[in-house]
Amino acid sequence: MQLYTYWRSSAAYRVRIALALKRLAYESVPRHLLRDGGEQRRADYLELNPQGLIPGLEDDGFFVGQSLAICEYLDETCPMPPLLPPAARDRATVRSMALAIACDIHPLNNLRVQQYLRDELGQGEEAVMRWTRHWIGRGFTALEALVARHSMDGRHCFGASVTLADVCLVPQIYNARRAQADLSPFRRLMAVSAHLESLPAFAAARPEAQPDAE
Ligand SMILES: N[C@@H](CCC(=O)N[C@@H](CS)C(=O)NCC(=O)O)C(=O)O
Repeated sequence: MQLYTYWRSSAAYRVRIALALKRLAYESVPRHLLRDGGEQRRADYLELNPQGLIPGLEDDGFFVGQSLAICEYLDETCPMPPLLPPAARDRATVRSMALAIACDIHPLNNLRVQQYLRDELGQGEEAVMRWTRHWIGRGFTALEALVARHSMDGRHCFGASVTLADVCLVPQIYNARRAQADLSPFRRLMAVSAHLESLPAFAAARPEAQPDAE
């Protein structure tokens, strides 16, 4: 398998965690998001992924984009350890937490959105950072309440084992730290993240451990 990745991409970070949890070997194919206008927008990559976004996974001639679709593909083709719990209602809850990050926080802070704010709407660095921190704060406030409701041990977003929600949380915390967001109101999220970051699979997937890290 080949993973199109960028060390700082938090969406790719999710997939790297899932691959590491499942102990799946893969080749990293880095696409630098800033070099030459963004290697994710090069014609050869657009042919694979017309969205021009990282990550993308290639598995024996099959290509799929979108980190959560990739994680669920890996979960279905390599079920152990599972990223989703067995009961339908629990699966729905875990997905709702993962999507709260992947659909409602991350896209608002994505590179192309920040570039549009700067380049097209003329916003300065401080305004872009305010925007980023605002949406992280709104999203994490809701997530903190969801974790209070659904974590059984204070070390996982849901129940007492790693799920897709955890796979999304740690990379979003990484983004929040990069944006210097105030994380002090999110005691539960920080406790969950501290535990997860101590696990070998999460450590192997972290940006600084990637071959293309700068
Ligand atoms: N919903 C997508 C988001 C992918 C995404 O936005 N990736 C970012 C990196 S984290 C990217 O490729 N940005 C490039 C750009 O904005 O041009 C997913 O979960 O895979």
